[in-house]
Amino acid sequence: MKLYYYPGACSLAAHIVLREGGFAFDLERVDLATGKTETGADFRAINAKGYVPALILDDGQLLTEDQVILQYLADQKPDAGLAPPAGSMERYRLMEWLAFIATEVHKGFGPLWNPATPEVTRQGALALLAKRFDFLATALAGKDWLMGDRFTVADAYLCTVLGWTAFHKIDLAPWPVLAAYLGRASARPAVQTAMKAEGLVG
Ligand SMILES: N[C@@H](CCC(=O)N[C@@H](CS)C(=O)NCC(=O)O)C(=O)O
Repeated sequence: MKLYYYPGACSLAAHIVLREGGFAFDLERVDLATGKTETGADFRAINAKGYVPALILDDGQLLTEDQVILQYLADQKPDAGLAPPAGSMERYRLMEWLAFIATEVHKGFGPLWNPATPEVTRQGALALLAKRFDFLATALAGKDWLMGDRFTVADAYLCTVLGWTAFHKIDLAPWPVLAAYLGRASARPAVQTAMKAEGLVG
């Protein structure tokens, strides 16, 4: 398999899961500004959507959309326990988390990435994210991970997007549960290795 990624972007979630699951894989960095990959390929010719993550499977197929890639990977290694079995109620709970992270948290950061975003829109995005953080902090109180005792693909996704708070200088002090969660996730060997490989930590 080959993962097309941009350092620290949402593709980091898939990268973490590749490492948590002990997969054999290659990485290829995409320059999202130029649309070229590190080997000089035209990324749009590989993924017409033009965004990461994009995963090339062993049979050559392209798989996109973080939520789907994460579940695909978890299902390839059921013994790793990165997702409950497909069809179980617990799996729907995991999917509920993945959808929440994708649409409410990941995309909630959207306006913050654009320097041209008007201040009023920026403040609105921050206020909405704060509500989502309130919800997450309540849900995670007394738990190590979103699904309980076991780290799942939803945690790989959540720790990736929560990590963006540092870049945007969003202080997590009002949400000590989230700060502790992020610390716990970041300390995992697979997360550390993925971050090092993307040049995010020394
Ligand atoms: N719907 C996609 C969105 C992925 C996405 O937002 N990727 C961002 C990085 S976090 C990106 O590559 N943006 C560049 C672009 O859209 O051109 C998913 O959930 O995987």
